Amino acid sequence: MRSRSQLASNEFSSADEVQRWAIELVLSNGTSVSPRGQHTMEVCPASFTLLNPRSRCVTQAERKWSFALAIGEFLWHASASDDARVLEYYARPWAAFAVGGRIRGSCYGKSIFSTRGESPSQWASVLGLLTSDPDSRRAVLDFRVTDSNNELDAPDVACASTLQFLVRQNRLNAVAVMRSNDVVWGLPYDMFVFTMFQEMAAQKLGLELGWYHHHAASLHIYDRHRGLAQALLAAKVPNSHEMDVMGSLDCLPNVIEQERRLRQGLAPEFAQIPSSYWVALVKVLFDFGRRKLQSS
Ligand code: 5HM
Repeated sequence: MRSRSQLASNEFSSADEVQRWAIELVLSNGTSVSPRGQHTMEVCPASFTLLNPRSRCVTQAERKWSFALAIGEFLWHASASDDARVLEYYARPWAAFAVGGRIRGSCYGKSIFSTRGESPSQWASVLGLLTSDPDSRRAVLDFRVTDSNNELDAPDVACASTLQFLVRQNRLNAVAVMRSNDVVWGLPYDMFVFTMFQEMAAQKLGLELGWYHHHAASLHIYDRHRGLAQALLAAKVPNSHEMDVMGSLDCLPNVIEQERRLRQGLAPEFAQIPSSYWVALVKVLFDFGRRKLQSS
């Protein structure tokens, strides 16, 4: 049986349903604001719960959501990288957010998986805390811990602030808090990566996955995405796609290595990964690399 959050409203079963709700909400109730000179329609604040965090992929064909970009971004975070070239390989617009080839604000994996001096990583501390005190309310990953000192005029300032884990009824629930969230480009990829972090933590703690709750202080749609947003609303919501249970995290270092090989144009070493789950994700990247080569 699926766990319920204690919020009765805005609960969804899949990322496709979330996307539709968010578009409808902003297009029907949004007000007009233009931060940094770019006009958006905005609802502030907005929150929803995804009851099944494995239904994290937007499958609506019209959206052209890129599974490869989602996996590439996830592995970039999992490797604690801030190297912008890796993200640019999957999506060129990332180049505009880099300073000296580095992503200084939105390097969420670097914030939580890196050790700082003698201190353990936030990830290790939070999982250690939940192991010793499963009921804790202190298991908060802080994405604003970066080398950039959160300079407010930087091209990129972390949009996600925190991800909190709460163990309740033997399930691992998660609450993401974002200061700013773009419904079309940001939300589907943010939901993907944060629920992947949630599932990683659930596996490490030996718990079932619970719900994923997402709060955005500003949920918005840019004018340039309005046509696409309207087309998505007009289209049918597809049957949701649920990813398999995550394969063993022991494979992750090797999966990260295979991703690096693919970007360098080397053949993937599937035999090195003893997990059909991770092999399937590497295959998505392999196909992406081949298509990219053909189109260049
Ligand atoms: O002015 P501001 O820093 O909020 O602009 C960043 C834009 O990128 C916003 O539209 C924000 O919602 C979007 N964004 C997102 O939705 C950016 C990142 C990168 O951290 C993200 N999700 N993860």
